[in-house]
Amino acid sequence: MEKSEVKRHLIAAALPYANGPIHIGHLAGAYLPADIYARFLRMKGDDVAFICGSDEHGAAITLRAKKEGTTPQAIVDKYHTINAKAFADFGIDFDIFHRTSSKIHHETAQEFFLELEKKGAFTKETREQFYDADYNQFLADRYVTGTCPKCSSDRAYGDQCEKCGSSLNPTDLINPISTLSGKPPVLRETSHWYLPMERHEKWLKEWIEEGKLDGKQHHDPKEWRNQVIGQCKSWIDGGLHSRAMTRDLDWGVKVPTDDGEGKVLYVWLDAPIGYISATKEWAAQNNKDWKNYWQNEDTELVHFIGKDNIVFHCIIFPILLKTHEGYNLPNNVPANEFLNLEGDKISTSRDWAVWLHEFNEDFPVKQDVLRYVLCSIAPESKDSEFTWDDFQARNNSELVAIYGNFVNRATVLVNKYYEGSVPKLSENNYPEIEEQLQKSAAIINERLSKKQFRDAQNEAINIARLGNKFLAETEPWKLIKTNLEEVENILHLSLQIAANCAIALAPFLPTSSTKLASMLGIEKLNWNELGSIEIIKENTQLKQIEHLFQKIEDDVIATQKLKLESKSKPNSSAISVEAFKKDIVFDDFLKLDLRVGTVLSAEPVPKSNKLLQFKIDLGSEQRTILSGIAKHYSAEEMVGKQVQVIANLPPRKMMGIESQGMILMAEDSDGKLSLMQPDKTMTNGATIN
Ligand code: B3M
Ligand code: ZN
Repeated sequence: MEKSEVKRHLIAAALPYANGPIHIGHLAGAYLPADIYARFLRMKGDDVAFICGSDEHGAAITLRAKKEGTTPQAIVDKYHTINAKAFADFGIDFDIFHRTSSKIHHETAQEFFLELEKKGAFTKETREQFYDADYNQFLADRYVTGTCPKCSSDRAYGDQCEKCGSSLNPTDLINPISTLSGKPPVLRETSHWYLPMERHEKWLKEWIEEGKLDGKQHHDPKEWRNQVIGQCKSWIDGGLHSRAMTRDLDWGVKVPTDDGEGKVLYVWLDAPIGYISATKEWAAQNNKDWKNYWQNEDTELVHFIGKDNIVFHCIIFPILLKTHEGYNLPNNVPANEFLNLEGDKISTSRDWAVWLHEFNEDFPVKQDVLRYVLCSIAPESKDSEFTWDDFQARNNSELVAIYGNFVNRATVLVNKYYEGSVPKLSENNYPEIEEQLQKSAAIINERLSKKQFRDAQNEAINIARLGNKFLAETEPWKLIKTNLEEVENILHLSLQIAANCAIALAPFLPTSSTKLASMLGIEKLNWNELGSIEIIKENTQLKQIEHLFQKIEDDVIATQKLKLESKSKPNSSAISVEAFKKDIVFDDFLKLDLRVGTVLSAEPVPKSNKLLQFKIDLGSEQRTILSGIAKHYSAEEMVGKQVQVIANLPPRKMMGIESQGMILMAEDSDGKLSLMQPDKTMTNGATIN
């Protein structure tokens, strides 16, 4: 196989279902970090294939078609077009945005399946599955909803609970309901190809925990995110089971065997193969050999995904790749946690989302701002939150006030004093500038290589901070009266700092970097010049100066907030609030002993879909407290949170367990619950007055 001088990378971003538009949660989770990484590597001169496409199969599509009263084909055509355009408008620079409905994909997936079948990867089994007798249809995956056995959410799907992220089988659900007829399904026998994942536990464990594959070091597990390894470990330690890889559906990749009539491949079998078929298509169009990107061990394979896709990319797809033989396994899967929006989970069904195609329409020139904000708050190690106020603040006080302002000051002064011609550096009296630039360059390179995009971007903005500080300290506008030569030196260096900004920020903010490069008369930004003070040559003529960023006014933000609220609650004209209770005397209030405590552990209460049981640290003692919040919070997410507790209520027994206090919650008329948390971390046992 071809040995290459330059490092080769296959960067795959999760294939979004073509059943709806893309929102900021998808962007922050997978596409923006993938794009930043791809741009960085391309600028460095590496060989990159950045692959994505629409996932056009599975119940996600057919159910959407049913909801919109149309065909699955019409649905995928519609959303593939919308999403391809939205990504392109937003500057997500895929080498290809392919489709799993394409012929080359169907062929690739079928060949892959047959090879797996030949290698004995599957067992064929007849088992009972849910069936909707009214519709004469087996109910795969999302065709069944019910209560999650893990977190008690009553909106879990047959394949996955979106609340707690657990991966499920339809028969795991409590009180299952068919989404077709709305009735409880019946059980009926059907035969399918199963992947006996338990056969793979041993090598998977070694691969995940130690990064070893077939006895050789495959990757450094320290470079994988903790939560990714943690999720995989808990899967493996919980015991892997066999999983059906085919479905009784008529939409999807047909099972290519004589006994496969009426069956299609499970969408999570065909979709990851979509990365391979997309690479084949791209390679064919670009005169490349796709095998170099998938079957050459020198190629780095990285999957950018959200945390709900970890098991498919770190366990199931690797099993398929390894069993098939000849394919690379992922070198890293930097999955992100979730992005919340204005205090709540992003929800497609409630329209609680900022949709990319709408953002592009509302803010035709602000793609870089959204990229900047989403990268600043990237949920790399824990869930994070987007708010419109924060979007405005980061634009106004960082992009405008730091980056834009510095570039503007430097270029305006050069225009004013030298008619836009880059002055010369006759003597460098500020060696610390180059040192600092070199340092930043090293940090940015390291962070980007380690896929720590948030920190990398922050360091890139530090270069603009350095520029502002340099101008503020040297005050060329004062020196111009006394020391002309020194002003030339200062402004020369300032422009070099600006050029460094353009390079360092190019992977993150491509549009403004291109604009800045053109203002500075730089034809092509060269990543390898990052850290240098010789990027712009003296006497270069600056081009027309423009502001890189514009201030965002309050009314623009207010409009977006209103849009969000009104879309998610289309019929609520008045806010409904529970009536106030009768007045009490102040002493009644003083009788309550309210305390701050920290949740040490949390677990669901067996047989209850409402209650969680907590161990709470109240400083001088630990209490067992039960709370009816299981439908709103998972046990896992509660651990470590500080809460407000009523500490002097009489103990109360629920489901046979004694609760020694009560956790305070807010509840609105929609039944939404929220914990009342202190705004700062407080000592456990602190009183609340
Ligand atoms: N379409 C799930 C999702 O959009 C799925 C990803 C496929 S990646 C091969 O979250
Ligand atoms: Zn759940």
